[in-house]
Amino acid sequence: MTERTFSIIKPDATERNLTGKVNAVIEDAGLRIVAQRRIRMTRQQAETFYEVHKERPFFGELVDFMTSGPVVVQVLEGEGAVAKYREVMGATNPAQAADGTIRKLFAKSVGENSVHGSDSLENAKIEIAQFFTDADIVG
Ligand code: RTP
Ligand code: MG
Repeated sequence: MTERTFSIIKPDATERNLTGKVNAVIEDAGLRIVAQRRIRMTRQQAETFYEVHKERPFFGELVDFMTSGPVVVQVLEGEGAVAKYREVMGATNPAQAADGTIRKLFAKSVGENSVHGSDSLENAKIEIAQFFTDADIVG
């Protein structure tokens, strides 16, 4: 089934000018970038986005990191896009990520791990709606 998932290229990757290299891995995997915008996340946006993690010990650090520099928010489209992008990203901890994955190639640490991808179709819809309207997405 053709799906859409939500992606963020995180500040550690934009800082090292890796946007194009990350996008090349995404496109080589057969995913289509159907919306994309470079933004500076506000604390409010980051706190809302990571609400599910608010009781976790790393929440403060995570919000600090996600607001520390520009990010690129994206909508990716393709066959089974949610699961496919999770596979392309690799494990949360780059030390455990498979060869060829974005996190293996580029991530600095478990916190500064270069990309976000939705973990379910339901969350993808919620996350896309936090940053894009239907008119922004051109499939
Ligand atoms: P994401 O939501 O960013 O796509 O990453 P994920 O599903 O692979 O990982 P998740 O468990 O949802 O954690 C969200 C983000 O929080 C940061 N984190 N830091 N210091 C830590 O132990 C720790 N654990 C997670 C990472 O940036 C992770 O991507
Ligand atoms: Mg997650």
